[in-house]
Amino acid sequence: MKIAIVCYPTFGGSGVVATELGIALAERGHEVHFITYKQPVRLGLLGNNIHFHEVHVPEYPLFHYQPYELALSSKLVDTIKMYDIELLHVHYAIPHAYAGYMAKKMLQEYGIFIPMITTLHGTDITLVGKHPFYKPAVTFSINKSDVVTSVSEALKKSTLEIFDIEKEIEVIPNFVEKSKYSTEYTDCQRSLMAKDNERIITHISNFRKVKRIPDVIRVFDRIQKKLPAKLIMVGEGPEKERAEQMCDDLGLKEKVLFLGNSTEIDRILCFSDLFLLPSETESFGLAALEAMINKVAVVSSNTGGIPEVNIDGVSGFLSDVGDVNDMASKALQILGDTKTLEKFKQNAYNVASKFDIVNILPLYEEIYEKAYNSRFKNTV
Ligand code: GMT
Repeated sequence: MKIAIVCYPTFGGSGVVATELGIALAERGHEVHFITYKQPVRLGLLGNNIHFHEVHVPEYPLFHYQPYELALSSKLVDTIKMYDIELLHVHYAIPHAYAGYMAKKMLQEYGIFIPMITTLHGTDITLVGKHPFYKPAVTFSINKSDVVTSVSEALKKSTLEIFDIEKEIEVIPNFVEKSKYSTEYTDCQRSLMAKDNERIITHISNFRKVKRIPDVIRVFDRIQKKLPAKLIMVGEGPEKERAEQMCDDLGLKEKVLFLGNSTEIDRILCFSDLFLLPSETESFGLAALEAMINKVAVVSSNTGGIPEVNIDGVSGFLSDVGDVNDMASKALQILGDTKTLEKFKQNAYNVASKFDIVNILPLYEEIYEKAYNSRFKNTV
């Protein structure tokens, strides 16, 4: 099948999922076209089956805001016509589902009927999408999608609560590629990061408020008072400066490393013992799943879809949002002795294995097939 994928090309989870899905679809023989404003960070080599089309937004002095949706929908129309693309899959409702629907309508003028799948990822619903300035457009474009998927049961529930949705929402969880982890990074080069007796704790995110970065540092502060430990902070974002300042204030400078954005996430997770994810809200928590497939135990908040990924008492522990004392004491329970740590690490891997792409990809292929076969039905 010839598939167009629209996503954010940055380090965020929705872009990662869209990119990894596109790569896997291309490996299965589909022809995949990424359409976005920059080549997605995890997209390596392009090839016969995998293409990238850049959306340009020309500047014009009259525009206070550049009309990205307009440029995107025009690019979609041109690319879909040029490559005879059969299906459009947009990741993150804002503004992709809206632009996708416009493209779909324009294409009908040329007698082209293309089904659109919209995958809801989280903040497009729980934070940004529900803002009254966006809500009518988000509701409209979800309802006008041919198929809507959400990455967790919790996100499906929130979507139905927040918006007036007439469409069925299918839950297709995020995934990891298990086969990658048995072959790569057998030598973790742990000694580069910490002494033998130190536990390594990691946090990876885009350092937005929703990630509760100060909680990560507060939890780590409590842990390092009880046992030797290092904290590795990976990512960039608005809360990073404050986090660095907080580490200075708490006298943690020598024990916390800020690595910035990285394309070597698996290399970092390979030598990590524990992953912290204290988010305010999290529709799924892909970062936790990626940690788990790298045999890293997780201590997280119990919000949104996280409990569907991090199984309490098995792959790690869950705490209420903001309860840093509970998180620290649960982290210490895991890190306290090597036997317990190894048990949690192995459990984390076992739980994450259930999200192997080989189980998830066919679910997408199934809905693609269904949407394609009913493409003439939704012409309004
Ligand atoms: O919150 C982020 O880190 C980025 C955001 C995104 O859209 O890129 O992540 C959302 O989608 C991810 C992939 O489906 C989920 O794993 C994240 O939980 C979700 N973030 C939130 O709900 C806050």
